[in-house]
Amino acid sequence: MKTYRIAVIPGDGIGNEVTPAAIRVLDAAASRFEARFAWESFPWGSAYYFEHGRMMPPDALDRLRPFDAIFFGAVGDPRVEDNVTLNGLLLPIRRGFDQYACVRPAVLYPGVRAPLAGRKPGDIDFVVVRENTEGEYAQIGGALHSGGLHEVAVQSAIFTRHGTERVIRFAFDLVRQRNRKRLLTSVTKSNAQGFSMGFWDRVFSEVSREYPEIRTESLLVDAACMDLVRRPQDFDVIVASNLFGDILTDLSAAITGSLGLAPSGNLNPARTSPSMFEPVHGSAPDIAGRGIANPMAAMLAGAMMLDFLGEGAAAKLMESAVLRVLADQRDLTPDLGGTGTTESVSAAVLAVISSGR
Ligand code: GGG
Repeated sequence: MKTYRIAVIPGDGIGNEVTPAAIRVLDAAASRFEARFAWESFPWGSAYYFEHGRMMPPDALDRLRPFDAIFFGAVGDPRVEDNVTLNGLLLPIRRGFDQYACVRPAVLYPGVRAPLAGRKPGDIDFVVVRENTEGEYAQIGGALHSGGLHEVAVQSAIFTRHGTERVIRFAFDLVRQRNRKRLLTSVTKSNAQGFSMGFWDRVFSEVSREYPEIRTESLLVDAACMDLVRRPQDFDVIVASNLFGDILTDLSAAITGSLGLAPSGNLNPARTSPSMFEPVHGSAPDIAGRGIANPMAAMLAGAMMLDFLGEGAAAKLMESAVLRVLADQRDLTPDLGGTGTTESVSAAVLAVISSGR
C-alpha cells in the first residue's frame, strides 16, 4: 500500500467546507487502488491572522516542505485587506516552492448548461497555463507620501528570461501531451506594455521554433477575452502571465458553467518541492457557513493531485465520479441551478465511487 503525505490548508470561508468533502472522496478513490493518504491539517489563514498577526507561521514553508503535496482550500476574509491575506498565505507558497506552472483546465461537461448560446458539452475543452511566480504578482513596489495630497504608488511587474521561457516551454509540452488541436495561444498586452510583454512575445516566438509541429497564435488580452466568448471551441492550451492567467481563468470558469467546477494545480514540474492543488474559487464569504458551496472544483483539483502523484487510475475514477453526478443532474449545488448541498453532492460522488459504476 502506497502512502502519500499531504499537507492540508483549508484556509478561509468555504475552503473549510469543500476541502473536507474532497478529502473524503480522495480517500475513497485512493483506497480502490492500494493507495492511501496521511493527511496533516494546518489551521493557517485569516483566523490564524487574528490570533497571531500573520497568516501563517514564519517556518511555514519548512514545515510544508517534507510533504508529497499540498491540498489548499481558499483564502480571503472581508475583515482583512485581500492583499494581506493573499500575500500572507497563498503567494509565498507558490513562489517559495517554485510552483511556476499554474494549470487550470476549462471544460464544458455534460449536464452543465453553458451560459453561451449554442455551446454544448464537448465544445469547450482547453487549459490555461498561468505563470505563477513572477510577473505582475512580484511583490516589488512601494508608496510615498501615503495618505497625503501627493501620494505616489509604484508596483513593478518582473519578467525574467528564466521564468518566461520555462512556463512557455511547459505549455508547449502540455500541447504535445494533450495531442488535440496542437495549438498554443500566448496572451499578452504588448501593444501597451512593450518592454515586458514585447519581451514575452519574443521569447514565445523563440521557444516555438523548438516545437515546429505545434501551431501558435499571439493574442492581446482584450481580444482573448472576446474570443473566449465568441469562439471558445478553438482553444487548446493558453499561456499567460500571472495576472492575465488569473483573470482569464475566471472568465473560462464562467463560460464552462461555474467557478464551482474549476480546479487548479500549482505545479513544481521539477518536483524539487511540493506542488499545491486547489479550487480556482476563493473563500466566497457570501455563502460561507450555509453548506451550499460546490465541492466539485476541490474534488477535481484532488483528481489533478492524484494524477500528479502518479495515481492516474484513481484520478480518472475520481473525475468520472464527479462527472457522473454532474450528468445525472440530481445533486447539484445552487451555482449549477440545483438545490443540493456540499454534503449531498459529496454523498452522491462517494456513492458512485463505492458502487464501482
Ligand atoms: N483557492 C484559490 C483562492 O483562494 N484564491 C483567492 C485569491 O484571491 N486568489 C488570487 C490568485 O490566485 O491570484
